[in-house]
Amino acid sequence: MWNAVTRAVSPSLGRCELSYIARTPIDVARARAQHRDYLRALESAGCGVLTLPVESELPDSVFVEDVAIVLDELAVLTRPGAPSRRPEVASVANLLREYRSLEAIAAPATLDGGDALSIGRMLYVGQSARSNPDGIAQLRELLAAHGYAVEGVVTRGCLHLKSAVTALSDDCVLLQPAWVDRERFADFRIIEVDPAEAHAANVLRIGDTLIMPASFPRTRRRLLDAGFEVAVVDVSELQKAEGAVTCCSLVFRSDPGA
Ligand code: CIR
Repeated sequence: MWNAVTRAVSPSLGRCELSYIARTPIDVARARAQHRDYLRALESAGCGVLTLPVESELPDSVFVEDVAIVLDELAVLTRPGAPSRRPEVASVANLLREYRSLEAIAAPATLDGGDALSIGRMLYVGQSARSNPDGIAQLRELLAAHGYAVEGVVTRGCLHLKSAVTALSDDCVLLQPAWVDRERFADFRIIEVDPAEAHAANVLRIGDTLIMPASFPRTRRRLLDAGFEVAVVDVSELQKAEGAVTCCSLVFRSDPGA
């Protein structure tokens, strides 16, 4: 029912882009092992996992989420805000064209997939350091024809919109109030991250399954108490590269017409 595009961890992960966290040494072998566990969690959630070849010279290439937005009707290739990440797009495009028709964000616009939060027919898109107003406008234009609305949302103090808020279901979001205005999500039931776990808002939703990092037990408790089932994966080495669980896959329906 689901496919997940992924890419193995690059040996150069230690040279990744960093914006809001300090650089600390990354154990690439451990990152690889954690990534393999993540792939197993995707399989357990019902995904057919598609794995792209490793890119030795592209440090952030494991974070495939940022280079495309995949919807039932089409996929939009992004133009990542960090120039070092733009060479990641072509290989993902070559795989995605087997599953979706492709559109693309064009220069000078920039857009990172991590800024695109899709809930139903609505896409909330972070106005972040990575995604500029032109990128959001181009996405709005491309998706209007397919019945999607696109709304920009200001973020502060975090890399992407999905660092600050993700969907737990079609009517409930998990949110970090320091990084995004609660009021923008007033139509949803809002669960806030535990104050001791600043980075906990990034949860991967695959149908009714939720996956989150093992390092946020207090926030996970909040989700369990609210009736959600949540699997955990240890992604501590990927977190040192400012990544988490949504960023390591592009999940899409394998049967979009069904
Ligand atoms: C970057 O700064 O682009 C990477 N080091 C981390 C990207 C994480 N992507 C995501 O959460 N969507």
